[in-house]
Amino acid sequence: MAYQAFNEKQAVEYARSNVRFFSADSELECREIGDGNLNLVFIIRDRQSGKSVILKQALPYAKVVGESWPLTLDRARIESEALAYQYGKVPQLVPELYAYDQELALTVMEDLSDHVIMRKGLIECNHYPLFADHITDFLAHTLFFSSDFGMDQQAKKRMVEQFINPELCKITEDLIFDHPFRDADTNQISAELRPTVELLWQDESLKAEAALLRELFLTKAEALLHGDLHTGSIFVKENSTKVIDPEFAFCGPIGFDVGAVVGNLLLNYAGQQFWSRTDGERADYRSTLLKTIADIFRLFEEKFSRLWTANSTDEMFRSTAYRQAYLQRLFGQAIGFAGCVIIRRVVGLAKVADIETISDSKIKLQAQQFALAIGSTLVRNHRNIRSIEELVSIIQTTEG
Ligand code: SR1
Ligand code: MG
Repeated sequence: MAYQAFNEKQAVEYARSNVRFFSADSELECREIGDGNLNLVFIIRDRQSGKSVILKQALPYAKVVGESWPLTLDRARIESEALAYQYGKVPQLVPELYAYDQELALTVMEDLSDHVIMRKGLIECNHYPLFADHITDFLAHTLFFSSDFGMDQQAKKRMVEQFINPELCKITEDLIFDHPFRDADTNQISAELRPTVELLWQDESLKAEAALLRELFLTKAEALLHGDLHTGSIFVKENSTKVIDPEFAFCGPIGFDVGAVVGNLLLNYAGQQFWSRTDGERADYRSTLLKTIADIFRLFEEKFSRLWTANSTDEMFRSTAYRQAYLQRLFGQAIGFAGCVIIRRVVGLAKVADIETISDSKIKLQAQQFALAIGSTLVRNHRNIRSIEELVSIIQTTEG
């Protein structure tokens, strides 16, 4: 079938004949529930059996802006192939892929409606004590086994080719590593916030550190990244975590995925200026977020090292001193990327609900300024922060 953007009726008809557990006479109901920036997302349910699936279709443009921003449909292929790779490594942490249709740029996958989007859960101040363990399983396994430490290095080069994703990388290069650091048209800055942002634009040392991170993103084809690992790309429930939406996948610097998770937890940390109901709740929730961040760095390093020691076949990479130096560098890079991710969500296009939906304009401004203070501190200092304790203390003493 030639490409057409589906409406709910067309999505149902497609599901009826292409999803194995629906039959021709299934009574199907459908809703379009996509709240992201790029795609259509349909949930389709059989009224009798209660079975449901998600049908995700790429639009030929960026939904958040409109048809004036054309965007490749090949991202649906990238997403389905990245999902398949990740499912192969950590099936418990990724939705099951049922089908991919190249012509229609759509993927059919497991419905995760029994989970909630993590960003929403964090805004409601919910606790996810298993999250750090789960997400570091995802990060360590998917990243290690697609790196030159963990896979055949000739096959790795073919993987780089398979996941060449220039248009989506360009979005990140622009919206994270360029536009927020200058007065670009895509930025969205209120008049009240503008003076704070203008100070960042004048900060040459900040921009030099951001340029180093941009260079890493552009040039370091280190492992197959998820590429957009924010808390809107993660579903959670008490005992389960699922990572979705890897359409930005490409072979890039490992620290970018780790930093994206950490940066998004810190955006929520800044937003707690509003979401916590009392000072006590705010202090408790912020300390839970910091503990989660510390656990993520600690567990990621432990798990990545363990995989490395057990699986690396490259003689030169067996050196403990080299591995430690590598992981120390990676730690700093992840911190820097976290900082960039924070700055982009306050200054640039595509905001996050943790801050954007704060209804009190004075508190929203405080939260934005606090987020920018944390983000810029992390970018400025990312190459010098030596330990998790130092990182936590820097965040705790940053004032907005
Ligand atoms: C134009 S796309 C804007 C953002 O949405 C995606 O989730 C990525 O984060 C991208 O930068
Ligand atoms: Mg997405």
